[in-house]
Amino acid sequence: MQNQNSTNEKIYKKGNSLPSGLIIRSGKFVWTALWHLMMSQLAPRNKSGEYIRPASQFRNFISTQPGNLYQPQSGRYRLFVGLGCPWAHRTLVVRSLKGLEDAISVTIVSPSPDEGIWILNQQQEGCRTLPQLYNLAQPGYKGRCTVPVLWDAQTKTIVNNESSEIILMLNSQFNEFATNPTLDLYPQELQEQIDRWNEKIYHTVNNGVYRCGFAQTQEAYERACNELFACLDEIDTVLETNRYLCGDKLTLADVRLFTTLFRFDIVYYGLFKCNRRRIQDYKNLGAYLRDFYQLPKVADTCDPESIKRDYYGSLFPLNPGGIIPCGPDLTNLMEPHHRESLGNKLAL
Ligand SMILES: N[C@@H](CCC(=O)N[C@@H](CS)C(=O)NCC(=O)O)C(=O)O
Repeated sequence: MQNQNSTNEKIYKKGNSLPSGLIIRSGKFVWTALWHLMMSQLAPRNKSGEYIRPASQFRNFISTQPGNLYQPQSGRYRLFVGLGCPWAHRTLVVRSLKGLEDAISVTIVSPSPDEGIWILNQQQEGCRTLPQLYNLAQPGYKGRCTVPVLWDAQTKTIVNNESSEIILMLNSQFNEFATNPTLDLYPQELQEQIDRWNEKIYHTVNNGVYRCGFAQTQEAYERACNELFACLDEIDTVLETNRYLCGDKLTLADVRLFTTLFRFDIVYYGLFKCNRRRIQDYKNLGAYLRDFYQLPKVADTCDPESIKRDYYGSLFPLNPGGIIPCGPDLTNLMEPHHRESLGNKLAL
């Protein structure tokens, strides 16, 4: 008994003593210097420490225009996507909503935390990694090797690696092969309104969460965080009377918002410090997220475990311990949303 007590006392004393001031100061110095170095490679910034996303490099279009190299065809194109990535997720959602599963194939990629690159789950075109695929498309390619990638198996090249453009093509150029060709997510009469939402939401929400998480000064973080929540508050007000962003028709603006909202409580709230409020605590945004999630086939495109693994496991400078949180509880996603009465002109 006495022995046990003295062991406990030793452990208590050991656990109670802080590291010396010298260790704290040098640890802080080394860690901060390394953090700045890694962040400058991971997240390019401007003078005020604000994250600047590099522009996508492959910007060709698939269309039936005579003379265009990339004609719509079934079985010719392939999407490369990471399940954690919100930009790639947009393309999976539109592929599912339009019913293009048979026409456009998918290869999943997973991050290699040590190499900082995407690895193909199955080899394609003799490539094991995404940088190899980019190099096949453009030998000597030096830019970022990002997902999504829209690949053309015929010319062995990347048609496009910009999600906002890929979803436009999936929406309008493959109707011949789609099981749901009448669904138009970018109808002429709403294009101006959709573009306005896209512009605002890209800067403050889609990229806004990254501007919070990758900010390298307090001011840059606060600016991004204020803009993010101001926009979410505005959207919440609009969704009081609108089923979707542009009224009673689901559009590409909703798809682009959805993939960020889906990740919000899971990773952005904690890892990116977007913690003023959770989406599920907003009266309308929470129900809107559930409404979208419960659309046919959408839940199959969502993989919360990959999202947590990719963000917490791969963004080393933000989570050096590599611990992946257990929560949050996502059972609420299948609860009733009660938004049916706001109308629905969805051709699903
Ligand atoms: N503008 C691109 C952004 C895509 C993007 O940043 N993808 C990330 C994953 S979420 C990526 O692949 N990053 C790898 C890298 O930057 O090296 C789009 O919307 O398609």
